[in-house]
Amino acid sequence: MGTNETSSRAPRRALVSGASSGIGAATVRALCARGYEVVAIARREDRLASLAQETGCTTMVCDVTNEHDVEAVRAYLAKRGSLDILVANAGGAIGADPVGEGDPRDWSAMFELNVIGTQRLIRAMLPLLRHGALEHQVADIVSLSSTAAFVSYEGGGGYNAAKAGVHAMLGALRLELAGEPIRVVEIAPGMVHTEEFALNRFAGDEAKRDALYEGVEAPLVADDVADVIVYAVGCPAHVNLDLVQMRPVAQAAQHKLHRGPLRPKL
Ligand code: 8X3
Repeated sequence: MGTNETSSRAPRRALVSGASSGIGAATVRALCARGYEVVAIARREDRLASLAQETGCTTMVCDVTNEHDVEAVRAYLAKRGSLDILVANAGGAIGADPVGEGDPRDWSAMFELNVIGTQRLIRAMLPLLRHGALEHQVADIVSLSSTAAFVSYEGGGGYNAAKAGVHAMLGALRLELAGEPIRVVEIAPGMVHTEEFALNRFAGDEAKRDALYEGVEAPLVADDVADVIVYAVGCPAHVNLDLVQMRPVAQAAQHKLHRGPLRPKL
């Protein structure tokens, strides 16, 4: 039996972090459109307010690097029952400096956000997810890593290490949850053209952002990743997509990005 919105039971309830833009916001839209009940969390209240107006999701301001914020979300959810799906999406790259020159504060911030923020969410929500699994057969922890977790590249050291940390953590978690009906799904996207990812990486430098995507035919967009997340949580309860690596066709590998039109070699 499927676990998604087609179930005759009450809609499954999802918590999505990093919901104010990009993949997080797209995931909130996609889940709401398919009848899931969604609580969207992020730091920026104004963006959450527009998302709520557009989709009907519930929102809470939450910085996943702040223990009190995460505890407030847990308490809010606990008062209203269980949780079925956690989409731990908050993350990103800060800086693009070589290892020998990078600012350790940027590295700490990346680890706090990507690794520890994800662990903090999982730790807080796991008891609620266990109740969700009891109610709806299965619960889901979906976490966003990156193809950067698997292949290093110049200037990516801090981000490579942080996302590799997310991947390693999810592997341990999947083993620890063996025997429970809780899926641990890692989505590892390659190049996704979002409003903010590259801007954060390049400290707001729009020229560098534009150069990154220059000439790339159809990079992934946030909706592509959201579609995969929706697919993963809608799979039959016994099916776990452990790891989904996804890239635009133009990006054969981290260092093999084709700029220009894609054409068959005839
Ligand atoms: C981002 C993917 O290709 O910029 O998660 O490293 S990439």
